[in-house]
Amino acid sequence: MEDIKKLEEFQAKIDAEIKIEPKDWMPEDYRKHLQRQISQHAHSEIIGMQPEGNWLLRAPSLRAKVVLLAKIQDEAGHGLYLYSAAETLGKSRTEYLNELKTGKAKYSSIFNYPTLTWADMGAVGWLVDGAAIVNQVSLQRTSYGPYARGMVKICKEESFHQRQGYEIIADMAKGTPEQKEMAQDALNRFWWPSIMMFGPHDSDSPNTGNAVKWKIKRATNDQLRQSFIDKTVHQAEIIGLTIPDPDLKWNEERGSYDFGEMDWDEFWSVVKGGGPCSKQRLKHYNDAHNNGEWVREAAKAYTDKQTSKQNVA
Ligand code: BYC
Repeated sequence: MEDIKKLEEFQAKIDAEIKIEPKDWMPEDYRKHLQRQISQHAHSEIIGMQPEGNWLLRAPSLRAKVVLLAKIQDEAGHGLYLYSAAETLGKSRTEYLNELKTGKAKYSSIFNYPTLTWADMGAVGWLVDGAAIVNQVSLQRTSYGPYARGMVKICKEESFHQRQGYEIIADMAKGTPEQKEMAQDALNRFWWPSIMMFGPHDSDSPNTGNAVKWKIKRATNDQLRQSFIDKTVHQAEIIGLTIPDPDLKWNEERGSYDFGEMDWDEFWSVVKGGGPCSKQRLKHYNDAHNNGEWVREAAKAYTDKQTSKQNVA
């Protein structure tokens, strides 16, 4: 009986747009849902550094390198805010990281694709960060306080990331014919994986029902995907590139673009670890973690020393 009353009070708070805070009572399913989503989001930021890190030493100018470096550092910061938010749900960072290391945890499908040319840095910033903003702006109003607050700073930085990418792709699109071809090729390869980032259609999304009821998601996968497509088509037109979808067509009645069907077999295969770079990404993460063992040991030895000094004093 107690729980039914608590559940009603909890839902009433959600309906009244009152944020849920770490020490508030929450249903176990709400807690688990958030542990899953926020940690997957954190893992995506961390693994997301790899496809961009691939181009750091080959950026075509000092300016391009500095800007790319700043962006990658931001992603690390986003991962840290998100792990901190996830930890407030009563599960330790070590547990979350173990799930990533062992391949048990998911992270965004998009980061399992290779970045083959410099134009891909443009496509990633423009499309991947562009998609991330659309999703994350809506998450600023998510019902869990620490997650919503973390999103505010993340969104500001994502906006810089999107512009960084658009600048690269726009410059290449107005460059030599070869550069324009590289820009178009990057768009061709990243378009479909980017719109699949929003997840399966609402009808195939098992988590959307609870997410909407609990206001974790403020818009569904299909609504966000549509909003991203409607924003992005015009940006492609401005720089003279073509979205690789023959079914893309303005629908006057809906005030939105109609678009073609995504390859869901490819999506699920990538989500299940069968993406072109899935094994490489996980191995690289594990290698970096293992190579950093000495830093963790040194930090612990330092802390132990400080603590024993304080105990003596
Ligand atoms: N990739 O019921 P659904 C960034 C999984 S960071 C992999 O619709 P949900 C950036 C889903 O987890 C981008 N898996 O799930 C960083 C679920 O499996 P489980 C990351 C996916 O949670 C660095 C199953 O499919 N953004 O942009 O309601 C540099 C069924 O799906 C994907 C976030 O994480 C996918 N794309 O909706 C640049 C934002 N899609 O867990 C950029 C926060 C679905 O039941 N997350 N799955 O085993 C969300 O908004 C939601 O979790 C999602 C999925 C929209 C992603």
